[in-house]
Amino acid sequence: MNKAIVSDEDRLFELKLQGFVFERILLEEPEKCRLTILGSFPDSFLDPSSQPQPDTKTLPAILRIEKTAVPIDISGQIFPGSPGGGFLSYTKCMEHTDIYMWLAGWISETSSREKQPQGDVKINIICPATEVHIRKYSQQNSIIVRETPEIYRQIVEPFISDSPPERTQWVVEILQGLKEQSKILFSAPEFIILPDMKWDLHTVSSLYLIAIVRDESIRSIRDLRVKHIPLLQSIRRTASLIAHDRWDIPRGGLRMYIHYQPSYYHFHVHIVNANYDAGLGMRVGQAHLLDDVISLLQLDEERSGGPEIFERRTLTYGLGEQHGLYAALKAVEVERDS
Ligand code: M7G
Repeated sequence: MNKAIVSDEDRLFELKLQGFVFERILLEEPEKCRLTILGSFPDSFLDPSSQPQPDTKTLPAILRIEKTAVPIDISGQIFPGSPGGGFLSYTKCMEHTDIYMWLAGWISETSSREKQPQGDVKINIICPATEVHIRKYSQQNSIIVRETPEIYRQIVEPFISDSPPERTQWVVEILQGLKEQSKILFSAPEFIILPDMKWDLHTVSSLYLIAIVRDESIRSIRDLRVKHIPLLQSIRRTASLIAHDRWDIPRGGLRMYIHYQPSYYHFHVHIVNANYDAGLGMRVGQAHLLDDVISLLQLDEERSGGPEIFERRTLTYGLGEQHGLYAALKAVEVERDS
């Protein structure tokens, strides 16, 4: 192990990781070489200066570990109790927002930090993880639900309005200039573009950016109106320019989409290398191409008066049984069939 190149800061994160106590595997995705595990950290995890006390409290934590470039079987290498001490030789914190932190990790002595700056694995940490996070990352079955405008008004809209503001604290911190500022690629009064935390910042074939709109009144695709067409077109144009200028990605080289249901009800657009298979987040129903959304709004442009397209549309999507909307929407589906 080449300890000589480990800085104090990196050592700190190595130590922090060693404090992790494994509880159980939430999700195993061998085809993606990704593993999501649940455990806990001592509460000193959040405060680097404090020493762990014997009666220290623990905080629930989720670790999502995935390979970056090298083909490795991570599930075979992780052993309970010491994801930091066991299979990683060193780690480096790439960024952290309120409860989210992501690190690059190097496994072996043969791969060096200079040769592979993105690490052998990428580790996303959520600490303290809420019940919503634990449920989101748990293995689960899904059903397909048809959300009519009426169901939206009666069930989904109240659910969105009730979702606690802490859920999108990370967005507020970025928009207020408190976090991830050195990574911002574009900033305008309407929106910003920066790397998504899923991206390792190096591998262009898996390029993953996110455009976050500043207007917090747009919570999801349901709130989009004809007046937002210029905003969406501007995101599309700017993302293409950035990807071309910075990474030489040609015209047509990006897949841009919006999730419904999203995890975070503050409007954002996913911007991903067109050749990258971003897994379940691209599944039909949940991912709506930005181009299709713009086109639908444009078709609506000529109508005068009355509710707009996303107020009139039925949206059909898969919903996991751990989702907060599952029980209510499943009951509606059962009723509809009977
Ligand atoms: P989503 O469609 O609401 O949910 O997308 P999903 O996570 O189920 O796809 C939110 C997007 O924001 C995801 O692609 C996340 O990886 C990304 N993201 C989440 N957080 C907490 C952060 C963060 O703190 N920083 C950055 N840069 N991206 C984040």
